[in-house]
Amino acid sequence: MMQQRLRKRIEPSINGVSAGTQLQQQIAALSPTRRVPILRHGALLVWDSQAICEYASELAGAGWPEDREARAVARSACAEMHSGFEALRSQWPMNARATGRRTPPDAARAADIARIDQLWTDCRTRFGVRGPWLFGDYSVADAMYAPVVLRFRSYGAQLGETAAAYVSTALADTHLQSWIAAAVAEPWTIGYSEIGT
Ligand SMILES: N[C@@H](CCC(=O)N[C@@H](CS)C(=O)NCC(=O)O)C(=O)O
Repeated sequence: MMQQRLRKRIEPSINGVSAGTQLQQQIAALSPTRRVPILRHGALLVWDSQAICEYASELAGAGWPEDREARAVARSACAEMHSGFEALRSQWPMNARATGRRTPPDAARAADIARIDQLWTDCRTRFGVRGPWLFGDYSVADAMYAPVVLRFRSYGAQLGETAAAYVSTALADTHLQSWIAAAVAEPWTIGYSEIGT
């Protein structure tokens, strides 16, 4: 995955049951915004997911659809993810190794999920003819929505046929599988991300 290949990994060398405070201190030492992801590439620091994807795309000479219209929609989809879906992101924290979690229903979260279902279905229907990803070939949009795919896997989401098929595609990807395997192998737990029963 675009982010996965180039992003700096933060490896807390701790054994406690909750990595919260130490992890936040480690992040603060590396990131001026106290948030991740960050990318260090030589002397360069890039400190935002969308900027990292843009940088990786420039280095690779790939990552955005060739068609201008598709590219504009892909950029809109990425921007929507980057600045939106507050209810989904706050109520369902990304917890890559968690599965089968259930949380109380919430109207705002349901609206976010319905919008993502609509968006993915639209992208797949209009631009997905070349392959199984949102815009056919793998793109930055798939990298930006990978955390949403993982959330849907962890907490369960009712999706239409096209969006559900996209989740299956993304989860079958070897890079996302590696990400999940790395999460499963982590010995620590981040308490505030352990949501649901
Ligand atoms: N603008 C940032 C926001 C990233 C963000 O909110 N990261 C969260 C995790 S997904 C974070 O670092 N939270 C701090 C923490 O968990 O301590 C981006 O998309 O790169």
